[in-house]
Amino acid sequence: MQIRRFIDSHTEGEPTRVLLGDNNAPFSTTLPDILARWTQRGRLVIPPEMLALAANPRAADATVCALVCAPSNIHSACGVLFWNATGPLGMCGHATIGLARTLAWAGYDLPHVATFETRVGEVRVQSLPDGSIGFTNVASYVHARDVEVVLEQGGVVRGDIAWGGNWFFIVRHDGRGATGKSGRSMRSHADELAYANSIAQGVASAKLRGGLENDGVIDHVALIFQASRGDAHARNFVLCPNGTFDRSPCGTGTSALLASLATRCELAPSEEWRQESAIGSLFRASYATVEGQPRFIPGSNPAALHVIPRIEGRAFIVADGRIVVDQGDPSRRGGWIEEA
Ligand code: PYC
Repeated sequence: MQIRRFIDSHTEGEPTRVLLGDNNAPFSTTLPDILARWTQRGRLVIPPEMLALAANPRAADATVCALVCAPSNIHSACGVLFWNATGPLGMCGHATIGLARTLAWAGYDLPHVATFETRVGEVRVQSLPDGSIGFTNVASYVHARDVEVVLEQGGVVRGDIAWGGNWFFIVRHDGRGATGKSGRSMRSHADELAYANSIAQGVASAKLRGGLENDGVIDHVALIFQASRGDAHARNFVLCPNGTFDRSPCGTGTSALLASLATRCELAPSEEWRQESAIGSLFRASYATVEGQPRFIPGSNPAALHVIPRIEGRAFIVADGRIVVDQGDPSRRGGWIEEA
């Protein structure tokens, strides 16, 4: 596959790089065909020259690439595969918003509600009158609640394992509702990065897994703090699998949190939740219960309640360019590893 075009944007601070074919067309291959081509022994492996497009020296290290594929059915606008510098993501909320903004910038005439196919399900995207973009995510749910993780440096944290299009270990420090703890505000990015990494290590050492989706790999940690903005309910710090933190409030992380809030009766269907990010940007969010399911009944199995999150945020185009592959460049296949 020859990638030539890219358009970079950020969604509430978090970068997305959309990859397109010639003349801004989607690649002629459908998402199921790309997944089949890139799956080795049951595992999706993003080719190194593709990973390199989301990494230094070509991109900021928090970048998520979104490869736009031909739709595989008549009702969807396109397929999209997301990855960061270390590998594939399931869904990516900020990059979905970035993709919708990018396709409009590139001249696509998307329907009022456009369907994007992702490897974990379909999402529906809508441009809103105030210029922001909203999407309804894949069904999200809590796999396990109040799971204890022992930290290597000592101490134990308790969190929920929840699916929002990726698997999250959610640790609450916001002091709201059912947490039963006094809250705190976010410390420095470096402090929270070290803390989130220690939790990720604890999750890995305990061999914790989520449910069936994405083989149950819990590759994100979401720390939830008291908000610093008066118009937000909570602030988060989300550790991504590439070791960076999400500058946006994280669409899939907010989705996983909505599922958790729903099972704790802290947020009713359709009620608005405003999620502040590590850098102070904001997503507006709410959920509906999956058709036929009532709101959560205390005492019932949390994993039985599936919610459909809706997330809204803004994206801005920052670059529009062409990828150059110099055959003499040792980094063209991401071959340079930077020592920490
Ligand atoms: O917005 O879902 C998200 C996301 C996942 C990883 C980075 N951003």
